[in-house]
Amino acid sequence: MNCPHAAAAPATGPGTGTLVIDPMVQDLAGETAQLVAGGPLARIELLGVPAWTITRHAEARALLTDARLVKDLDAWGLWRSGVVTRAWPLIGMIDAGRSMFTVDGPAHRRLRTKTAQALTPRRLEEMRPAIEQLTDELLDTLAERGADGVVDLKSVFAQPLPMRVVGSLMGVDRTDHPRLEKAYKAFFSMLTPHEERIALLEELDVFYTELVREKTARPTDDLTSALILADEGGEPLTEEEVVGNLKAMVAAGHETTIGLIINAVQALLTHPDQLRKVLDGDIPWETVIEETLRWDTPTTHLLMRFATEDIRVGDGVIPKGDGVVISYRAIGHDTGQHGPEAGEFDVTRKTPIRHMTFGHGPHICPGAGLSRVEAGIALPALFARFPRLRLAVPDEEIRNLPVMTQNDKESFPVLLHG
Ligand code: STR
Repeated sequence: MNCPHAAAAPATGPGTGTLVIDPMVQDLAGETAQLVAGGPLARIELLGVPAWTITRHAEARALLTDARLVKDLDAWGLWRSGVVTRAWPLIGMIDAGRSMFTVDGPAHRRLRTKTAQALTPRRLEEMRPAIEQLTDELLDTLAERGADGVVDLKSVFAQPLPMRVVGSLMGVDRTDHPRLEKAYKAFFSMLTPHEERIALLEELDVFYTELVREKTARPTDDLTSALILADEGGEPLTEEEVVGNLKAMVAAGHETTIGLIINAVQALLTHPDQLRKVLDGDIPWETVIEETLRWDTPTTHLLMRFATEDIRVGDGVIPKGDGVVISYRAIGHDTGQHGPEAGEFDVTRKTPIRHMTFGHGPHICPGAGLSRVEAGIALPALFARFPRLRLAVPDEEIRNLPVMTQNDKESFPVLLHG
C-alpha cells in the first residue's frame, strides 16, 4: 500500500528506534525479545503506520483502566487526517462495527451485559457436557485421519472445536462453520489481497445480518437471541449492535482458542519432562493452561486504542491522537512481573502465574472462562486418548502464518501413536 505518512510523526519516546512489526511473522521470538529489551513504551510501525506499544505488565495494567485511552477511531489523528484509510490492511481489526469491542463507557456496559451474563461460571458449567461431547467427536475424527500417519492437529481438532463451541453458543449452524473458518483465515492473513478482505467482511456482515433477522423472527435459546431480546433498561440493542457483538464473539471465540490449544500442545511436546509431570498428575492442567497463556499468548498485539490527551508512560509520552497497541506476548515475558525466568515455559515455576493475557479493565475478555473450560477439556482428553502424541516435524519447522496480531500457526503436524 501507499504509506506517505511513514515518517510523519517524530519520535517523542525515550528510545528513538522504531520496531517494524513483520507482517510475515518470521521471527516471533526475536520480535518479543526486542520488545522486552526496550522500555515499557515502544514505537512500532504497522504496515507503514506508526503507533506505540506497551510492553510491560504494570504499565499496560494502568493504561487499560485509563479513560484517556479510547477505542473510538475518530480519536485517531492519522484517521482524522485521512492518512490512514480503509485501504490499510489492518483496518478490520479496529473498524469492526459497533459492538462491545469498539465502544467505551456506559454505552459499552450496555453492549456487554448480556454476553457477560451468558458466560458466568454457572453457565459455563452447564456447557461442559456439550463441550466434552464435541471434543470426543473431534478426537474420533482425528483418530481416523491420523490412523496411518501424519495428521494436522490444528485443522482437524484445534480449529473446529472452538468454532463449534462458539457456534452453538451464538446459534450459528454447523453447516456454516467451514465457510466461516475459511473466511477468518483469509481475514487475518496479510497475504490476502486487501480488496478480497474488504469483500469478505461485507459478505460476513450480510451473513450475520441474515442470521440476526432469522433469530429476530424465531428466537431460540442461544446468546444471539438473548442479545436481540435484551431490554437493557428500555434501550434494546439495535440490529447493528447485535450483529457487531455476534461477529466479535465468533471471531474472538474461535481464533484465540485455536492458539491456546495448539500453543499448549506445542509447549508440552517440546518440554517432555514437564509433560511427564502433567500426565503423572503432579501438575494440574490448569497450570499448563495458565503458563501457556502467559508464555505463548494467542494474541500477540492487540490493536488499538487512541490517546485523547498526552499520556506519560515511564519517561515517554504518547501524544494526543496517537494509536496505542498492547503487546501481550511481550507483557507475558516481562521479568518485572514474572521473574528472571519469564522467557522460559515452566509449569513448575515458583513465581505465581499472574498474567494479563485476557486484558484488564472494562474490556477484559468476556470469554476468558469459556476458553479455559474448552482448553481444560480438550487438552487432557487429547493426551488421554493419544498419550504417545508427538510432533511429526522438528519444532523449528512449525511456522507462523502471516498474521500480525495473532500467534497463529500454519499447521501442526503430529503423529498420534508415537
Ligand atoms: C475480527 C473482525 C470482526 O468482524 C470483529 C472483530 C471484533 C473482535 C476482535 C476480532 C475482530 C479480532 C480478534 C480479536 C477480537 C476480540 C478479541 C480477539 C481482537 C476485529 C483477540 O485477539 C484478543
